Amino acid sequence: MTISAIKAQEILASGGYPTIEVIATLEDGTKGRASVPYGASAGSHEATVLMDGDASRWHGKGMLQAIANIENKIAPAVIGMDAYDQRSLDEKMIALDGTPNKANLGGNAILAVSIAVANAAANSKKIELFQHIIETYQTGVDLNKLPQPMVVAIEGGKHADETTDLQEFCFSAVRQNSSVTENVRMIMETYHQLGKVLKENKLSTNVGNEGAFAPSGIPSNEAPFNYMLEAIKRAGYVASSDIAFSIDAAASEFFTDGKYNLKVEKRQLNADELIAYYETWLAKYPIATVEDMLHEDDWENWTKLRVITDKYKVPLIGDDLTVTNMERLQKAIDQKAISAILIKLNQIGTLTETVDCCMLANRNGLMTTTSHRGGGETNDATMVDVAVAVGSAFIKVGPTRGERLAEYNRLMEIERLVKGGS
Ligand code: 2PG
Ligand code: MG
Repeated sequence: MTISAIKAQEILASGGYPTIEVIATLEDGTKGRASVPYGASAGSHEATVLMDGDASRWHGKGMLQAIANIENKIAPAVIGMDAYDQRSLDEKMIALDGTPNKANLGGNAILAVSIAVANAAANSKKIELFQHIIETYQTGVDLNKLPQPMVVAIEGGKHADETTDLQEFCFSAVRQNSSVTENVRMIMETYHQLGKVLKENKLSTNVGNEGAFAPSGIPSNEAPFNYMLEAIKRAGYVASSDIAFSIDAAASEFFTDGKYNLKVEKRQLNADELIAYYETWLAKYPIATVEDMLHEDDWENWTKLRVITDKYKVPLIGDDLTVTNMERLQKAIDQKAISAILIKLNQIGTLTETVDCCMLANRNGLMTTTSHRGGGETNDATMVDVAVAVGSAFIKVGPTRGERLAEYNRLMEIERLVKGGS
């Protein structure tokens, strides 16, 4: 089933700046559409998001150059290729780019084509995208176990102003063998209770980039745990057996001059002091996962932290550390720096490399969590199909705003499809 046309255009992403949308057409006339997100606290080892840099348009954040690369360089090279052979398509684009971080054509340009073609291929086979991914890569996933919601509840760091130094405090569904749809309800009910708890504590319930509460003036980085515990209780659920906390420090963002600078607490800590602080939380609160608790190149201290998180049996997730990149993942496995990995398609820039990275994690017993992006997200929910196809334990997505809800709604739709409902 050959690719017959590739069209690209600028569309708006959640931050109010452009991103790329691609429509791929196959020889039977079937179309597939995709749009790509980008991060606010992006890791420095991620694939390049190629922006125009022309200050007279979108403050330099236009994507016309990436679009020209799609139409003038990628399209001529991939038209006529077999859309069902996703691996060859992605390898062709990687070779055409020729750089390790897709700086030439743009990771955004390459990924948009990669997932538009995957969507077109699934449409032409008249199967769901997750089924197409399972078939294409033989992932061997057990569809009885779908990814569970990890819902950002309080956000700070680069995603909001004047709030916690840590970027995300999430509610994660940890009930065994439970329905995704029921767990989404459980967590959203709890989220609404959290709004009341924040108000009672004279904190604002305005939301940040990812649609989660972003209370400015919060007293410490630890305070969210207590508000969230209270919300779980009021919602009638049990902390630790129903809902546990997932935190993403995004620590590269508060690492300056060799120190971790906790502005909210007016303290600058070295890695050992920060790890000791984290350990008090691990001992005190029901924590399901922790992510990017240290700087993206602080390898040695990640290995130290992993000893502690193992002691508490809490998965330590690499995100900016590993950037969905098999080489960095392999290094992290070799150095025992992590015990789980966050997956974002646009960190690496093709569907094939994303799935390969997940399979490497699976083979090594590392849990995967597939994630939305903070900077510019779209209504494209491809990442949910990927999460299902590779057997991710969680999807991490914010609780409100259309581009986030598209992802939970797709997850619940997949649950109905898998259970034979609709
Ligand atoms: C993260 C993400 C998503 P961003 O760090 O995990 O929550 O943020 O997309 O801004 O990198
Ligand atoms: Mg992160």
